[in-house]
Amino acid sequence: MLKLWGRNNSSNVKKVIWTCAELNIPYERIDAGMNFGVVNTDEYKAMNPMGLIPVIDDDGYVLWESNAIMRYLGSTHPKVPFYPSDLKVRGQADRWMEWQSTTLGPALGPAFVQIVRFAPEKRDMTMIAANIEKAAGMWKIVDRQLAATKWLTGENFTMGDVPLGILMYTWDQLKLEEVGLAHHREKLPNLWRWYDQLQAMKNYRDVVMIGLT
Ligand SMILES: N[C@@H](CCC(=O)N[C@@H](CS)C(=O)NCC(=O)O)C(=O)O
Repeated sequence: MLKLWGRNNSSNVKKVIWTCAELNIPYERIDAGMNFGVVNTDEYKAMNPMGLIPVIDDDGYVLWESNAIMRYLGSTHPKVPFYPSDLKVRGQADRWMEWQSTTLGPALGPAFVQIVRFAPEKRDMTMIAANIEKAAGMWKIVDRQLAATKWLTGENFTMGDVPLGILMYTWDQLKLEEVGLAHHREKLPNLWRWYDQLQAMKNYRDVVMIGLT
């Protein structure tokens, strides 16, 4: 059976758990990361030299990097439309996945960590304000896409909605009021309509909406 290492509240682990749920892939999950440790052991580093989660082991085949894992599972358990067979749609799904990892994630991530996990006096408010403002501008780009299409890649929910869907929950739940930045969380109509669509999905509620920690 597929093995997955990673705590279930990690945004990158959620990508894999949600993908397994969409593709009906049975798996065994081993808690790892943060309080669970494991990631700094020699055994774990032999699987992933970065010491990060998630990692999978599929019958001896080890893979790390959440987006690569999603694509691997999509190719080994192909299901349309989640893993699009139309290469142009798949390219768009890939684009949003990469954009989450390289662009929106790095803007939101450090602010998330400090707002959720740091005591107020330990927070770098200059960094937080700059990153939240940057992220707010990026959500406007997503909103513009969603003005044209129901889901990020068109009429159907695909793997391209997963990484940003996970961050959308973070964006909604982040206590921006506590840091005086709530005005950045505009109720962009298409973005919040897409968030409603996501919340109507059982897998989203079960996997993603589990609180921010
Ligand atoms: N680019 C990597 C990033 C992985 C990553 O940064 N994972 C975080 C959790 S979201 C982590 O391992 N943090 C350390 C920890 O939880 O101990 C991926 O997408 O898999």
